[in-house]
Amino acid sequence: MVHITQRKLTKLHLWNALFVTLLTLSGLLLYSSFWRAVLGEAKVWIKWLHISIGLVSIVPVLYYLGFAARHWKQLKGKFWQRLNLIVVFTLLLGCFFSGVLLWQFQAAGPIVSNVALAVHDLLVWIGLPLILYHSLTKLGRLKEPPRYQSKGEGSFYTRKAFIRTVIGAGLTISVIPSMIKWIGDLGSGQGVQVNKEGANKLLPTPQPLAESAPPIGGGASDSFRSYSVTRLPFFNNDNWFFTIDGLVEEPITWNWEQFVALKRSVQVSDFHCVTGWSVYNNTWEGIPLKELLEKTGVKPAARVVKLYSGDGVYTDSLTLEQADMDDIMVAVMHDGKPIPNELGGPVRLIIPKMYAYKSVKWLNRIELIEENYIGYWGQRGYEHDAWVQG
Ligand SMILES: Nc1nc2c(c(=O)[nH]1)N[C@H]1C(S)=C(S)[C@@H](COP(=O)(O)O)O[C@H]1N2
Ligand SMILES: [Mo]
Repeated sequence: MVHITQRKLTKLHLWNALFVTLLTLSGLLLYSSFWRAVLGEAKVWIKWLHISIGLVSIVPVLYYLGFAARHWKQLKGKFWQRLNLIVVFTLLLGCFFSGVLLWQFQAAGPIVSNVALAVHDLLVWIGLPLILYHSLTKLGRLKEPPRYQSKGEGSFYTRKAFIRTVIGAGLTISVIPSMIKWIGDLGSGQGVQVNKEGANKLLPTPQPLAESAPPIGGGASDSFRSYSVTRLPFFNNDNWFFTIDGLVEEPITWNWEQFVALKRSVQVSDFHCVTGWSVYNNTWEGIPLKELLEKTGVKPAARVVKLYSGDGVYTDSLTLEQADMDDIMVAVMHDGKPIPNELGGPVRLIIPKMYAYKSVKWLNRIELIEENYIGYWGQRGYEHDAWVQG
């Protein structure tokens, strides 16, 4: 049997360590709402970087698999090293395959994506403390005088090392995730705090229909992860208006009092983000887009419904044909309550059959136009027609 050299293993280890470090860093940048806000546009590039490195990171793993069986035999009797191998491989392959599924979200569909995201998250939360502990102890060991590493010092050092291991692992496991959560909250806090006391300052507060309160579907399955490519916009009765203009028979602008007086209806639907999370069973109350367009009338030349967010940046569009779907709603309430500012209130769009990036938050203008228009995420590489399959 050819012995696998330490050099070969070290080299492999270094490559793997490099990829894992880059993936961890880029992944944390993508995950934390603080960095999402700071990075803005760069987030798209970091996402592609993360995916590319993730794909390349399988190379050292495959290379290792070529002599894995021999290495395994070589580790005969070394229980901890074998366990370590199993753990590392579960983490690497688990992250890789769940990552591929998240990347291919459209082919995978929402349910598979939900599972892939849960697995990806879980493995990261298990893996991160392990990586950190591993690199810290490795670095620490380098500085230790050689006598500490010599065998046969008696049980004193072994016990001490064991205790140190337990304390070190405990600390890393408890501190790191909370630290990251904290960093994340720091960022989102800036905008969300403005609105902590209530959903919106707009008066009168809309009163839910009987089907909305309590929600017909029993309420949403989960909570939303609040996303915004801008700082949160904030509205009151003086600066909130809703306009439908462009190729319409008669443009209309409503103020809040007029808008809450419009007849609303209720629907239950699911909400899917391309990053793998979903919220099922939402009870939305609002005005079907179709009915809103009937109020202004649409000129024959109009082909496309362009949607504007009150954040001044985010836009999207639907063809008039798509806009005719009954379940597209200009929503005012969620599960019987006004939509909070963080989730796009006072008024947001809901397009249940498409991915949520089409569901413009803080919707305050609809323009009917002739030419096709590609929206915010469409311009950044996502499908313009964002159908959720199934
Ligand atoms: N104005 C605006 N609308 C938006 C977004 C945004 O960043 N700005 N993000 C979209 C994306 S990608 C998703 S997943 C949902 C998130 O909705 P939520 O923040 O209420 O969970 O809003 C969509 N609409
Ligand atoms: Mo999304």
